[in-house]
Amino acid sequence: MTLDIARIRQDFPILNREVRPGVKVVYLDSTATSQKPLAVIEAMNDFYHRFNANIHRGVHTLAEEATAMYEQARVKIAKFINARNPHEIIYTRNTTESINLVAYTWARANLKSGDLVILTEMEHHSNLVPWHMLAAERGVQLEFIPVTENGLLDLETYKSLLARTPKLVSFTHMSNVLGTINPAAEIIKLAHDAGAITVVDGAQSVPHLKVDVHALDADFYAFSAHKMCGPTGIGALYGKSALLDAMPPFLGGGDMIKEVKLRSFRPNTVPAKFEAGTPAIAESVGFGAAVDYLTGIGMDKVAAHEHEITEYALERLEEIPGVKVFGPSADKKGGVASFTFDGVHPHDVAQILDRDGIAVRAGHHCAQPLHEKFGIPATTRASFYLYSTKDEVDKLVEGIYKVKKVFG
Ligand code: 7TS
Repeated sequence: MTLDIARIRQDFPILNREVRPGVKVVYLDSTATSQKPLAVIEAMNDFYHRFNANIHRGVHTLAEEATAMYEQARVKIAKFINARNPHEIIYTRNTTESINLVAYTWARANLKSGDLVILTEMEHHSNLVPWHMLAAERGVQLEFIPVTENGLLDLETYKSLLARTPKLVSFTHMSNVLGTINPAAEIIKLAHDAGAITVVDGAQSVPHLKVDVHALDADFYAFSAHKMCGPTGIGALYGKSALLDAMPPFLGGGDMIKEVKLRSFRPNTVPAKFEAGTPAIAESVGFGAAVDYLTGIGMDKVAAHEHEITEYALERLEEIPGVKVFGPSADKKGGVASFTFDGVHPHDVAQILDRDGIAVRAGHHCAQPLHEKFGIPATTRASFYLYSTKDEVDKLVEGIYKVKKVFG
């Protein structure tokens, strides 16, 4: 069942990079963006070499082939998350745009002053700020499912918030700071029982877990290609057909219309209705290749490997005096280890680790309210993916001991 990591690492040319002479990169920042396998790089290269044309508007061969590739990738992405129909997949730029699309269309068409939206305290800013903006504009109320000391959602408080009949519950499937994997099916079921629509931020879950939007019964599900071996500049919003059909369009322009008059327009059908203008065509091909790559390996194996690395990393990090790792135990989280180190600022930790080529992120990781909740301004974060190794975890641990030496 285990992955052949040496073989997988050969698929990712950047992992052989020396950041300085003799210093090989130790990439522990996949939560920010994953590295890309050759299969993805070559698929996009091949698109530009042989197929490049704009889509949906030409009758010439190149345009027809490019359109077919763009739509084939949509079919692959739909299958990857078990959407029933490819038309339930809207291409966006990223998770951020996917959530904003829901906030600007479904929410502005359906929410009015005083309506309740439930979020959680562990959200990335991209699942907070769009709702802050809506609250300021519309007067919708925001409430938050609290995060417990050990980094889990307090579902008892959630249940009491549901008694106030929210219209929308929007939450992250997996935290980019704590790594917590939230019980999405249960949260969605409870929301539906209370009559609410659900939005799931899947930026961290789709790359790392087997996600089945149909089994989850999610209404909307947002994710980014760049965190799952694909290119930057493209992401997806899954939405149930009935909801997407009823929603007003998002951006106006070419492709999203059926007919335009001087003073009016008729919108196109889904998904074109939400894809105004020339989209990220080569990126869609790369997105499809990334899905093929992950499918070929098997998401169960990806998740099992990350679990093994995370368990090992938590064990090793927690044995370092002065290190405090945030979030639940390995059985409840994905491949993320955010920590503080007594007396040393996370930026200093990251900078000293970088001397040995170790790439980690330091800061609030776009989850400022969560850090505030734990009473800290920032953490250092190491994160893992299918190509991460125990040897890299050992290098991280050695690096932290060097930080200790530097700072006495
Ligand atoms: N939601 C979660 C849970 C995320 O981790 C991120 C990105 C986003 C949304 C936004 O994704 P984007 O593709 O639209 O930018 N998280 C991170 C991170 O943890 N470090 O850099 C980006």
